[in-house]
Amino acid sequence: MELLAPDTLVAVTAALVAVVAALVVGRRRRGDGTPGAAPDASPVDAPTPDVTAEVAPDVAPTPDTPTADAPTGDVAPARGLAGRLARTRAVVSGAVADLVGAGLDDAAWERLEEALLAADVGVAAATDLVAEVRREARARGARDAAAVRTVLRTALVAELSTGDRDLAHRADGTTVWLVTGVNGSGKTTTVGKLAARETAAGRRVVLAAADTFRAAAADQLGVWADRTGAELVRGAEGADPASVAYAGAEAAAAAGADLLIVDTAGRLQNRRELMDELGKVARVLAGRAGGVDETLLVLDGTVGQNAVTQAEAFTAAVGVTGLALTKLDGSSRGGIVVAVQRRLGLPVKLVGVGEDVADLLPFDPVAFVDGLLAE
Ligand SMILES: Nc1nc2c(ncn2[C@@H]2O[C@H](COP(=O)(O)OP(=O)(O)O)[C@@H](O)[C@H]2O)c(=O)[nH]1
Ligand SMILES: [Mg+2]
Repeated sequence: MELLAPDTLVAVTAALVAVVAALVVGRRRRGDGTPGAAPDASPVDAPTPDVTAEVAPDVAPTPDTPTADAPTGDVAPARGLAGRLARTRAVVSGAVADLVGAGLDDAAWERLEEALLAADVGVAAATDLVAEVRREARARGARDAAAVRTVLRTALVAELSTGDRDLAHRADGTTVWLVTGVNGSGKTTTVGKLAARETAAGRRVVLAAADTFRAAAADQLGVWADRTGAELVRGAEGADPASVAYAGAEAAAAAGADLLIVDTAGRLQNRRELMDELGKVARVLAGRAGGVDETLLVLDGTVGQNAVTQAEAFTAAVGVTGLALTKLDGSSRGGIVVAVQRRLGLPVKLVGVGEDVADLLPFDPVAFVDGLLAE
């Protein structure tokens, strides 16, 4: 590829994304907003041991907890990953067909690059991928759609196959996972799905509802606790999230739990406060639970490049170890998987492809790429 100055790249991206966004059909859901630079951490405040958290095993569902018993949605599970990725697939796979139809001329390759940008793989990856696929296709004399698809498949899989995707489990004692992300990104749902998976694997799980901003947030987690047989630890509305994390660690130790999952709030109204709060939760878990084994950042797969900006703020505040990309079922921008891994150097460990309990999948590059390129 030709080297362009960063400014030029930014301008080109902005222009392309604007054009493409206007063309791409797809529902776009926006998150809370986009944080910029990272805040600095505040000093450690040890939480008081007499926390307000209580174990509440019997929480009734509330009207504003749509997650709990939401149906699978309009995509039948039988259609598999390709069905769930239909929106992004329409963008990427359609472009491959057009490419061949147009006789693989320059304009056609440009349209493939635009399609990859529309799917939000990011400028650098789109440029590199098209250059590589073009080179390979020429070298192999690939002329039909199937051959070009194969070349693109190989390039995409290679691009995505980096990093360790396994979620950490301690050999003894309680494993601790901290789940972060902006409001609405799918944290609580992801925690619930993880609880289902882990309890099904025979593990004893405690869920700590450290989003204390609204009581409904803890109720929502309570529904998942009920469904999965996990124990719920919650605090009073407005309680210090770190105190709930602390109580969660105590409850997990008392129960001899295998896993403690801490759900958090993600309000961005005051980014600095949020990041300070998360830092404090992490420090409390370091003190009371021997550390955090996995800090997952949940990103809404429908917000496109905003997810990268959000991730940069979170990774600066807490040591994120892996990403969970949600709502890929409703997104035409599933290529964001490529962009976030490239930009952040962090592995995507999980993908959310629906609201149902089974709709959280370990991220598998081959299955994902096949889903994207299926005809
Ligand atoms: N379609 C779809 N919806 C999801 C997915 N993950 C979460 N959601 C929905 O996104 C909304 C916000 O999720 P929630 O877990 O409450 O987000 P939180 O604010 O980050 O805790 C809820 O309506 C969820 O059902 C997913 O993978 N696919
Ligand atoms: Mg939540």
